[in-house]
Amino acid sequence: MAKQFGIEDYVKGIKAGDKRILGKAITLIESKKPEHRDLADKLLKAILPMTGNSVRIGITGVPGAGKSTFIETFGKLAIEQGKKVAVLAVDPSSTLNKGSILGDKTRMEELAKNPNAFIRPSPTSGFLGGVANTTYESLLICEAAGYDYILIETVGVGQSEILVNDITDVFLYLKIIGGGDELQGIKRGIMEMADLIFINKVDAENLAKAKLTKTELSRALQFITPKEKGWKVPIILGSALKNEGLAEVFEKVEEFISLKKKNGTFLENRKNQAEKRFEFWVKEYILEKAKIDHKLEISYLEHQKKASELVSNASSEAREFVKKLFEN
Ligand SMILES: Nc1nc2c(ncn2[C@@H]2O[C@H](COP(=O)(O)OP(=O)(O)OP(=O)(O)O)[C@@H](O)[C@H]2O)c(=O)[nH]1
Ligand SMILES: [Mg+2]
Repeated sequence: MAKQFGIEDYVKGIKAGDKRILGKAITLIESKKPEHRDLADKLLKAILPMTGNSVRIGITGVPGAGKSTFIETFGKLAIEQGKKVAVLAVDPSSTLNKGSILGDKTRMEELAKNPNAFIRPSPTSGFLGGVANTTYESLLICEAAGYDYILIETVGVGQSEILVNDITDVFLYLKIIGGGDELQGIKRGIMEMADLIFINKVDAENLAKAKLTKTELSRALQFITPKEKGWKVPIILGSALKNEGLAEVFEKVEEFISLKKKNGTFLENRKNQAEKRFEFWVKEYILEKAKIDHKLEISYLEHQKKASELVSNASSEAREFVKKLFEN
């Protein structure tokens, strides 16, 4: 029998920048099987000293805003500056339409071929509109492998951008003129999270309109409490396809990170995020424990049913269930 692939093999491969092993490690992290979780946690423990040294960037915008195109161009730009880039593409439509994963890959074709880039296709878990609940842990693995920039793409509809905001240092909002953001009612929520706004697909013909959009956005920003003290959210006009305005985005990202490090909010923010992850995993493991025990699982489903059929309060049912869990 072949020797089992162990923690040392993963760590060695990750350290050596072996993309195949990096991919394998992320697959392990994404697995929900208890024995895999056990191994995944050992791996995360082993790589902890190698983490923390990247810039984590979340990119959001309506479908078709140009996020993947932006990542392709921005990624190449960062590589030209001597950086290594990892992309965690998160695709909410992937469970419904398998083709879109492939679509993302072809859109980042050049970047995918670059030795200094690593692109992880979207996970298919379907968790909360598609963001894998383990993106944070995948990101740590990429960091341990020496990637300087970690770009996470998400569509700005629903919950996914909140999750991405919870695991990144910089939040970039990609906007298109008349992109329907207002219709989808997502603008305000996203504006509150945005550290940088990029108006994409600007050309000579729509330049005037783009400038008007910029004015409207900056007016809207005046009514929003700044996320970072001393930071005025830049609104940059450009084109991801033609590589216009992206050098400026790159500079602004660096500037923002420097400011956060100076303010002390860079580390503070990451500590808060890790605290949230702790909470997430506590809930996850409690539920897992409940599901391993058959009697508890039945009880869980009974309480859940009472809540979902509106015959009882969700809060009372949850409390009763947790009481049983601890008596067990
Ligand atoms: N004219 C123009 N087209 C662009 C620009 N950037 C992206 N596009 C085009 O817009 C379309 C959508 O781009 P994507 O990068 O796939 O957009 P996305 O936001 O990743 O889309 P989803 O992943 O489906 O949400 C593609 O046909 C791109 O070529 C730009 O700057 N100018
Ligand atoms: Mg895309």
